[in-house]
Amino acid sequence: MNIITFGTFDMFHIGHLNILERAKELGGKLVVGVSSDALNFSKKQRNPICDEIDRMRIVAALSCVDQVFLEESLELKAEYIQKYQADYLVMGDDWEGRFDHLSHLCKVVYLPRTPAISTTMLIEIVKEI
Ligand code: C2G
Repeated sequence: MNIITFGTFDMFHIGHLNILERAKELGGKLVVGVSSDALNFSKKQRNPICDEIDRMRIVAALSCVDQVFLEESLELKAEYIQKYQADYLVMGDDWEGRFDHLSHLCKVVYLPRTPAISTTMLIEIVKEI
């Protein structure tokens, strides 16, 4: 069975690890689409702190992750699901409902986000130090 998930994973933190480990626990090969720097910029109007090469290396080094690729566009999820023959698409529940239109291709699962941690929060804390 193949599981696919997506994310920026900038300033990698415990919320990122939790969702990847829980995705892997569904059982099977875990493939992770890491958002490109350009995709991140188009979504957030700022560059990520860590560039796409480093973010991909960090995610690929995790024992729960079997394969990584660069996610170039939010609109290509259907293509990626088919390319990697995903049986499950896993996302955090901040994306609840956003990918339901893909449920004819694979099972779409939203897992609860880890509370009280985010890249944005880390940036704000570091700014104040
Ligand atoms: N996440 C989480 N708990 C947190 C923070 C993040 O479970 N406290 C999850 C998010 O729900 C997401 C994954 O970790 O499923 C990656 O989060 P981000 O790096 O913030 O990714 P995002 O910018 O949401 O990009 O195509 C979708 C996008 O690439 C997702």
